Amino acid sequence: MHTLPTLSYQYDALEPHISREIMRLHHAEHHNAYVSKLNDALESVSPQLASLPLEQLLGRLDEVPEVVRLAVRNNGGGHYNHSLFWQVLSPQGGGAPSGQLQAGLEKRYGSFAAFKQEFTKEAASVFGSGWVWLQPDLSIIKSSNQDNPIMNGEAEPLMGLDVWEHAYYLDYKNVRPDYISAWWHVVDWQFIQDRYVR
Ligand code: MN3
Repeated sequence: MHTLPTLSYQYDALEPHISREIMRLHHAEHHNAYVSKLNDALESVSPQLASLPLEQLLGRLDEVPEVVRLAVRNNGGGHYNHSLFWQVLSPQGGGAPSGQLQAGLEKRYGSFAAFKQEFTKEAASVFGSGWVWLQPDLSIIKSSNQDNPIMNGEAEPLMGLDVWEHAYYLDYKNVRPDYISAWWHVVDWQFIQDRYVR
């Protein structure tokens, strides 16, 4: 049984960058629906699959019976992606990374500002619904729908940005770049650094 994770902050804690109403809908409705649909799909075919850790399940989608494979991909991806997304955010976020992550980003992109610009450009250019990811090798990957790098045999991402309209429409209407600019103010670099050096 997969379960909806509890947030380590209140729904209104990320205001004014992300509103209480978006956080509530996004967590209690959207994410919750991914979890229950994932459980329904897995329990209908296999208790073994239902007991696999999520990241293992998403790396072995070819072993999931075809009748539920798309449901597991979409809802399992939705569960994994949002579980990471909440942890990437913090009311004390913003600023810039330090230590090894700072050094790594500067080496690869020239500066933190240049990295931010590149990640922002990639996030703005996701067509339709999807995500943009920062990988442990500090590459940036885009994916559609609720797909993520694990499904393609890649490493678990350090961080991900949800660019589905449900993540920002109530606050920013159709202006995704405004949402992305605001999002940088609540990124928890300490959490991401800890994933980078672990
Ligand atoms: Mn979402």
